[in-house]
Amino acid sequence: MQQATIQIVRPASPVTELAAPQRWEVAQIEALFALPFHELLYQAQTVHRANFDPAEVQLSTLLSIKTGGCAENCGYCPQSAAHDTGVEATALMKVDEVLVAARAAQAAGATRFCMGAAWRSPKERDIEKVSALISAVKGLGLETCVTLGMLGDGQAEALRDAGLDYYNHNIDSAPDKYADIVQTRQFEDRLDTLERVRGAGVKVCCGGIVGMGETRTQRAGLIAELANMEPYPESVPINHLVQVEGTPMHGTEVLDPFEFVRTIAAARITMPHTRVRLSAGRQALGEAVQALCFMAGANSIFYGDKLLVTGNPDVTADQALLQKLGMRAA
Ligand code: SAM
Ligand code: DTB
Ligand code: SF4
Repeated sequence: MQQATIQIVRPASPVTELAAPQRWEVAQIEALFALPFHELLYQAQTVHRANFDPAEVQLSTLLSIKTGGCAENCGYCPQSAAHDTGVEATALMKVDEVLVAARAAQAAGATRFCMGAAWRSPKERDIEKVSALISAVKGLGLETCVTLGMLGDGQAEALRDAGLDYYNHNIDSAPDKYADIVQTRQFEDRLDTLERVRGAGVKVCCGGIVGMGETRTQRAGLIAELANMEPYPESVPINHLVQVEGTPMHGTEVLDPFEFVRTIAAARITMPHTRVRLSAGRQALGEAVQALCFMAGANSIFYGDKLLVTGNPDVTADQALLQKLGMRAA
Protein backbone atom coordinates (compact mmCIF):
# COMPACT_ATOMS: atom_id res chain seq x y z
CA MET A 1 0.00 0.00 0.00
CA GLN A 2 1.30 3.42 -0.85
CA GLN A 3 2.08 5.69 2.10
CA ALA A 4 0.89 9.26 2.02
CA THR A 5 3.84 11.63 1.98
CA ILE A 6 3.86 14.58 4.30
CA GLN A 7 5.32 17.66 2.73
CA ILE A 8 7.13 19.90 5.18
CA VAL A 9 6.64 23.53 4.23
CA ARG A 10 9.11 25.81 5.96
CA PRO A 11 7.66 29.15 7.06
CA ALA A 12 8.96 32.22 5.29
CA SER A 13 11.67 33.82 7.39
CA PRO A 14 10.17 36.23 9.90
CA VAL A 15 10.55 39.93 9.41
CA THR A 16 13.63 40.94 11.34
CA GLU A 17 14.57 44.50 11.93
CA LEU A 18 17.30 44.28 9.31
CA ALA A 19 14.88 42.95 6.73
CA ALA A 20 12.18 45.50 7.59
CA PRO A 21 11.82 48.29 5.04
CA GLN A 22 12.71 51.89 5.89
CA ARG A 23 9.26 52.93 4.84
CA TRP A 24 6.25 50.66 4.88
CA GLU A 25 4.01 50.71 1.84
CA VAL A 26 0.34 50.04 2.56
CA ALA A 27 0.55 47.07 0.17
CA GLN A 28 3.35 45.52 2.23
CA ILE A 29 1.21 45.72 5.35
CA GLU A 30 -1.78 44.34 3.46
CA ALA A 31 0.46 41.42 2.50
CA LEU A 32 1.06 40.80 6.23
CA PHE A 33 -2.69 40.84 6.86
CA ALA A 34 -3.13 38.34 4.01
CA LEU A 35 -0.74 35.76 5.50
CA PRO A 36 -2.22 32.56 6.92
CA PHE A 37 -3.19 33.42 10.52
CA HIS A 38 -0.58 31.21 12.18
CA GLU A 39 2.16 32.40 9.87
CA LEU A 40 1.36 36.01 10.75
CA LEU A 41 1.38 35.20 14.46
CA TYR A 42 4.67 33.35 14.11
CA GLN A 43 6.27 36.40 12.48
CA ALA A 44 4.79 38.77 15.05
CA GLN A 45 5.94 36.59 17.95
CA THR A 46 9.42 36.33 16.51
CA VAL A 47 9.72 40.11 16.34
CA HIS A 48 8.17 40.45 19.79
CA ARG A 49 10.53 37.96 21.43
CA ALA A 50 13.56 39.62 19.84
CA ASN A 51 12.65 42.88 21.57
CA PHE A 52 10.63 42.14 24.72
CA ASP A 53 10.08 39.55 27.41
CA PRO A 54 6.84 37.98 26.07
CA ALA A 55 5.55 37.36 29.62
CA GLU A 56 5.54 41.05 30.52
CA VAL A 57 2.64 43.44 30.14
CA GLN A 58 2.68 47.13 30.99
CA LEU A 59 -0.36 48.38 32.96
CA SER A 60 -1.80 51.87 32.37
CA THR A 61 -4.83 53.18 34.24
CA LEU A 62 -7.15 55.77 32.72
CA LEU A 63 -9.05 58.55 34.45
CA SER A 64 -11.46 60.95 32.79
CA ILE A 65 -10.50 64.25 34.45
CA LYS A 66 -13.02 66.28 32.41
CA THR A 67 -15.91 64.37 30.91
CA GLY A 68 -18.38 65.08 28.10
CA GLY A 69 -19.68 68.18 26.34
CA CYS A 70 -16.89 68.09 23.75
CA ALA A 71 -17.06 70.50 20.81
CA GLU A 72 -15.77 67.94 18.29
CA ASN A 73 -18.08 65.53 16.46
CA CYS A 74 -16.00 62.32 16.38
CA GLY A 75 -18.49 59.68 15.20
CA TYR A 76 -17.26 57.02 17.62
CA CYS A 77 -17.16 59.12 20.77
CA PRO A 78 -19.77 59.12 23.54
CA GLN A 79 -18.37 62.41 24.89
CA SER A 80 -19.18 64.61 21.90
CA ALA A 81 -21.84 67.27 22.58
CA ALA A 82 -23.09 66.51 19.07
CA HIS A 83 -24.32 63.03 20.11
CA ASP A 84 -27.12 62.22 22.50
CA THR A 85 -25.51 59.49 24.61
CA GLY A 86 -26.61 60.45 28.14
CA VAL A 87 -23.02 61.28 29.19
CA GLU A 88 -23.13 64.24 31.61
CA ALA A 89 -20.56 67.00 31.14
CA THR A 90 -18.40 67.59 34.23
CA ALA A 91 -15.87 70.21 35.35
CA LEU A 92 -12.13 69.48 35.53
CA MET A 93 -11.29 67.35 38.55
CA LYS A 94 -9.30 68.75 41.48
CA VAL A 95 -5.81 67.59 42.50
CA ASP A 96 -7.05 65.80 45.64
CA GLU A 97 -9.68 63.80 43.73
CA VAL A 98 -7.18 62.80 41.06
CA LEU A 99 -4.63 61.73 43.66
CA VAL A 100 -7.15 59.37 45.26
CA ALA A 101 -7.62 57.62 41.90
CA ALA A 102 -3.89 57.63 41.11
CA ARG A 103 -2.96 56.09 44.49
CA ALA A 104 -5.59 53.38 43.99
CA ALA A 105 -4.24 52.62 40.49
CA GLN A 106 -0.69 52.40 41.83
CA ALA A 107 -1.77 50.13 44.68
CA ALA A 108 -3.45 47.83 42.15
CA GLY A 109 -0.19 47.59 40.16
CA ALA A 110 -0.44 50.23 37.42
CA THR A 111 2.80 51.94 36.44
CA ARG A 112 1.32 54.68 34.24
CA PHE A 113 -1.59 56.99 34.95
CA CYS A 114 -3.37 58.49 31.92
CA MET A 115 -5.67 61.47 32.32
CA GLY A 116 -8.16 62.23 29.54
CA ALA A 117 -10.13 65.42 28.94
CA ALA A 118 -12.99 65.85 26.48
CA TRP A 119 -11.61 69.02 24.93
CA ARG A 120 -11.10 70.04 21.33
CA SER A 121 -8.04 71.90 22.61
CA PRO A 122 -7.06 73.11 26.09
CA LYS A 123 -7.03 76.80 27.03
CA GLU A 124 -4.01 78.33 28.79
CA ARG A 125 -5.70 78.10 32.19
CA ASP A 126 -6.52 74.43 31.51
CA ILE A 127 -2.82 73.78 30.87
CA GLU A 128 -1.98 75.38 34.22
CA LYS A 129 -4.52 73.23 36.06
CA VAL A 130 -3.55 70.01 34.26
CA SER A 131 0.12 70.79 34.95
CA ALA A 132 -0.68 70.72 38.67
CA LEU A 133 -2.36 67.32 38.21
CA ILE A 134 0.65 65.97 36.29
CA SER A 135 3.12 67.14 38.95
CA ALA A 136 1.04 65.59 41.72
CA VAL A 137 0.73 62.21 39.95
CA LYS A 138 4.40 62.24 38.98
CA GLY A 139 5.21 62.88 42.64
CA LEU A 140 3.71 59.48 43.50
CA GLY A 141 6.31 57.80 41.29
CA LEU A 142 3.90 56.94 38.47
CA GLU A 143 4.58 57.59 34.79
CA THR A 144 2.25 60.31 33.53
CA CYS A 145 0.20 60.57 30.34
CA VAL A 146 -2.47 63.06 29.31
CA THR A 147 -4.78 63.36 26.33
CA LEU A 148 -6.27 66.84 26.01
CA GLY A 149 -6.89 67.34 22.28
CA MET A 150 -5.00 69.68 19.96
CA LEU A 151 -2.10 71.63 21.45
CA GLY A 152 -0.99 75.19 20.63
CA ASP A 153 2.34 77.01 20.93
CA GLY A 154 4.27 76.27 24.11
CA GLN A 155 1.64 73.96 25.59
CA ALA A 156 3.56 70.70 25.09
CA GLU A 157 6.61 72.35 26.69
CA ALA A 158 4.56 73.49 29.70
CA LEU A 159 3.19 69.97 30.20
CA ARG A 160 6.70 68.52 29.85
CA ASP A 161 8.02 70.91 32.49
CA ALA A 162 5.26 69.76 34.85
CA GLY A 163 6.54 66.18 34.54
CA LEU A 164 4.65 64.73 31.59
CA ASP A 165 6.11 61.49 30.20
CA TYR A 166 3.60 60.69 27.39
CA TYR A 167 1.00 62.61 25.39
CA ASN A 168 -1.77 60.50 23.85
CA HIS A 169 -3.15 61.80 20.56
CA ASN A 170 -4.51 59.19 18.18
CA ILE A 171 -4.69 59.47 14.41
CA ASP A 172 -7.61 57.04 14.78
CA SER A 173 -7.92 55.91 11.15
CA ALA A 174 -6.18 55.78 7.79
CA PRO A 175 -5.94 59.28 6.27
CA ASP A 176 -8.52 58.42 3.59
CA LYS A 177 -11.10 57.36 6.21
CA TYR A 178 -10.69 60.34 8.52
CA ALA A 179 -13.26 62.68 6.94
CA ASP A 180 -15.91 59.96 7.38
CA ILE A 181 -15.38 59.76 11.14
CA VAL A 182 -14.90 63.42 12.15
CA GLN A 183 -15.75 66.63 10.34
CA THR A 184 -14.76 69.28 12.90
CA ARG A 185 -10.99 68.89 12.29
CA GLN A 186 -8.61 67.48 9.71
CA PHE A 187 -6.19 64.56 9.79
CA GLU A 188 -3.35 67.09 9.38
CA ASP A 189 -4.42 68.82 12.63
CA ARG A 190 -3.63 65.57 14.45
CA LEU A 191 -0.20 65.39 12.82
CA ASP A 192 0.49 68.99 13.80
CA THR A 193 -0.11 68.26 17.50
CA LEU A 194 1.98 65.08 17.30
CA GLU A 195 4.87 67.16 15.93
CA ARG A 196 4.54 69.63 18.78
CA VAL A 197 4.64 66.78 21.32
CA ARG A 198 7.69 65.21 19.68
CA GLY A 199 9.36 68.62 19.39
CA ALA A 200 8.98 69.21 23.13
CA GLY A 201 10.67 65.90 23.90
CA VAL A 202 7.53 64.27 25.32
CA LYS A 203 7.03 60.61 24.39
CA VAL A 204 4.29 59.95 21.86
CA CYS A 205 1.34 57.65 22.49
CA CYS A 206 -0.55 57.40 19.21
CA GLY A 207 -2.79 54.73 17.75
CA GLY A 208 -6.23 54.28 16.36
CA ILE A 209 -9.57 52.52 16.34
CA VAL A 210 -10.58 49.53 14.24
CA GLY A 211 -14.08 48.21 13.71
CA MET A 212 -15.43 51.53 12.38
CA GLY A 213 -16.52 49.99 9.08
CA GLU A 214 -13.11 50.50 7.47
CA THR A 215 -11.70 48.19 4.80
CA ARG A 216 -8.69 45.94 5.42
CA THR A 217 -6.67 48.28 3.18
CA GLN A 218 -7.63 51.13 5.51
CA ARG A 219 -6.56 49.11 8.57
CA ALA A 220 -3.22 48.57 6.81
CA GLY A 221 -3.20 52.30 6.00
CA LEU A 222 -3.62 53.18 9.68
CA ILE A 223 -0.69 50.93 10.64
CA ALA A 224 1.45 52.29 7.78
CA GLU A 225 0.83 55.87 8.90
CA LEU A 226 1.95 55.03 12.45
CA ALA A 227 4.92 52.89 11.42
CA ASN A 228 6.22 55.55 9.01
CA MET A 229 6.35 58.29 11.64
CA GLU A 230 9.97 59.22 12.30
CA PRO A 231 10.42 57.94 14.89
CA TYR A 232 7.34 55.79 15.31
CA PRO A 233 5.39 56.28 18.59
CA GLU A 234 6.74 54.75 21.81
CA SER A 235 3.21 53.63 22.66
CA VAL A 236 0.54 52.46 20.18
CA PRO A 237 -2.98 51.93 21.53
CA ILE A 238 -5.11 49.76 19.27
CA ASN A 239 -8.74 50.37 20.18
CA HIS A 240 -11.60 48.11 19.13
CA LEU A 241 -14.62 50.38 18.63
CA VAL A 242 -16.87 50.41 21.70
CA GLN A 243 -20.28 50.97 20.17
CA VAL A 244 -22.23 53.46 22.27
CA GLU A 245 -25.92 54.10 21.66
CA GLY A 246 -26.50 57.62 20.38
CA THR A 247 -23.20 57.82 18.47
CA PRO A 248 -23.36 57.67 14.66
CA MET A 249 -21.21 54.51 14.74
CA HIS A 250 -23.61 52.56 16.88
CA GLY A 251 -24.83 49.64 14.79
CA THR A 252 -21.65 49.33 12.68
CA GLU A 253 -20.94 45.72 11.64
CA VAL A 254 -18.72 44.22 14.32
CA LEU A 255 -15.17 43.42 13.22
CA ASP A 256 -14.18 39.76 13.09
CA PRO A 257 -11.94 39.12 16.15
CA PHE A 258 -9.23 37.46 14.02
CA GLU A 259 -9.00 40.66 12.01
CA PHE A 260 -8.41 42.55 15.26
CA VAL A 261 -5.63 40.10 16.20
CA ARG A 262 -4.11 40.56 12.72
CA THR A 263 -4.08 44.34 13.28
CA ILE A 264 -2.16 43.86 16.55
CA ALA A 265 0.32 41.56 14.77
CA ALA A 266 0.84 44.08 11.96
CA ALA A 267 1.53 46.81 14.54
CA ARG A 268 4.07 44.59 16.30
CA ILE A 269 5.91 43.61 13.12
CA THR A 270 6.11 47.14 11.73
CA MET A 271 6.98 48.83 15.07
CA PRO A 272 9.24 46.29 16.82
CA HIS A 273 10.19 48.42 19.84
CA THR A 274 6.86 50.05 20.63
CA ARG A 275 4.47 49.11 23.41
CA VAL A 276 1.40 47.87 21.55
CA ARG A 277 -1.56 48.47 23.83
CA LEU A 278 -4.66 46.32 23.73
CA SER A 279 -6.99 49.23 24.45
CA ALA A 280 -10.72 49.98 24.30
CA GLY A 281 -13.04 47.09 23.53
CA ARG A 282 -11.27 44.46 25.64
CA GLN A 283 -14.42 43.66 27.59
CA ALA A 284 -16.17 42.43 24.45
CA LEU A 285 -13.18 40.41 23.21
CA GLY A 286 -13.19 37.72 25.89
CA GLU A 287 -10.17 35.96 27.37
CA ALA A 288 -9.24 33.72 24.42
CA VAL A 289 -9.06 36.58 21.91
CA GLN A 290 -7.07 38.68 24.38
CA ALA A 291 -4.63 35.77 24.76
CA LEU A 292 -4.25 35.71 20.96
CA CYS A 293 -3.56 39.46 21.04
CA PHE A 294 -0.75 38.91 23.57
CA MET A 295 0.62 36.16 21.32
CA ALA A 296 0.46 38.62 18.42
CA GLY A 297 2.65 41.08 20.33
CA ALA A 298 0.37 43.25 22.47
CA ASN A 299 2.28 44.07 25.66
CA SER A 300 0.30 46.77 27.37
CA ILE A 301 -3.31 47.16 28.52
CA PHE A 302 -5.63 49.72 30.05
CA TYR A 303 -6.02 48.37 33.55
CA GLY A 304 -8.89 49.49 35.77
CA ASP A 305 -12.64 48.99 35.91
CA LYS A 306 -13.41 51.89 33.59
CA LEU A 307 -11.97 53.42 30.43
CA LEU A 308 -13.12 57.06 30.19
CA VAL A 309 -16.89 56.64 30.32
CA THR A 310 -17.38 53.02 29.22
CA GLY A 311 -16.49 49.76 30.95
CA ASN A 312 -13.27 47.76 31.04
CA PRO A 313 -12.58 44.32 32.57
CA ASP A 314 -12.43 44.39 36.40
CA VAL A 315 -8.98 44.55 37.94
CA THR A 316 -9.57 41.16 39.60
CA ALA A 317 -10.53 39.61 36.24
CA ASP A 318 -7.38 41.02 34.63
CA GLN A 319 -5.18 39.78 37.45
CA ALA A 320 -6.74 36.32 37.09
CA LEU A 321 -6.25 36.36 33.29
CA LEU A 322 -2.59 37.35 33.56
CA GLN A 323 -2.04 34.64 36.13
CA LYS A 324 -3.75 32.01 33.94
CA LEU A 325 -1.51 33.03 31.05
CA GLY A 326 1.65 33.10 33.19
CA MET A 327 2.11 36.80 32.46
CA ARG A 328 3.20 39.51 34.85
CA ALA A 329 3.24 43.29 35.13
CA ALA A 330 6.27 44.88 33.48
N1 SAM B 1 -10.35 64.70 23.29
C1 SAM B 1 -9.07 64.15 23.13
C2 SAM B 1 -8.82 63.59 21.75
O1 SAM B 1 -9.76 63.32 21.03
O2 SAM B 1 -7.64 63.41 21.42
C3 SAM B 1 -8.74 63.10 24.16
C4 SAM B 1 -9.79 62.08 24.57
S1 SAM B 1 -10.40 60.98 23.30
C5 SAM B 1 -11.73 60.21 24.14
C6 SAM B 1 -9.09 59.77 23.17
C7 SAM B 1 -9.28 58.63 22.23
O3 SAM B 1 -10.25 57.73 22.73
C8 SAM B 1 -9.74 58.90 20.82
O4 SAM B 1 -8.74 59.38 19.99
C9 SAM B 1 -10.18 57.51 20.39
O5 SAM B 1 -9.10 56.79 19.82
C10 SAM B 1 -10.59 56.83 21.69
N2 SAM B 1 -12.03 56.55 21.71
C11 SAM B 1 -13.02 57.42 21.97
N3 SAM B 1 -14.23 56.82 21.90
C12 SAM B 1 -13.99 55.52 21.59
C13 SAM B 1 -14.83 54.40 21.38
N4 SAM B 1 -16.15 54.49 21.45
N5 SAM B 1 -14.25 53.21 21.09
C14 SAM B 1 -12.89 53.11 21.00
N6 SAM B 1 -12.07 54.16 21.19
C15 SAM B 1 -12.59 55.34 21.48
C1 DTB C 1 -6.86 55.46 23.74
O1 DTB C 1 -6.29 55.16 22.68
N1 DTB C 1 -7.94 54.85 24.23
C2 DTB C 1 -8.36 55.45 25.47
C3 DTB C 1 -7.26 56.50 25.73
N2 DTB C 1 -6.47 56.43 24.55
C4 DTB C 1 -7.60 57.84 26.14
C5 DTB C 1 -9.76 55.92 25.47
C6 DTB C 1 -10.76 54.85 25.11
C7 DTB C 1 -12.14 55.43 25.23
C8 DTB C 1 -13.22 54.39 25.05
C9 DTB C 1 -14.58 54.94 25.18
C10 DTB C 1 -14.83 55.69 26.45
O2 DTB C 1 -14.85 55.09 27.54
O3 DTB C 1 -14.99 56.93 26.37
FE1 SF4 D 1 -13.94 65.13 21.91
FE2 SF4 D 1 -11.83 63.48 21.95
FE3 SF4 D 1 -14.36 62.52 22.00
FE4 SF4 D 1 -13.45 63.61 19.76
S1 SF4 D 1 -12.63 61.76 20.76
S2 SF4 D 1 -15.47 64.01 20.72
S3 SF4 D 1 -12.15 65.24 20.58
S4 SF4 D 1 -13.39 63.74 23.56
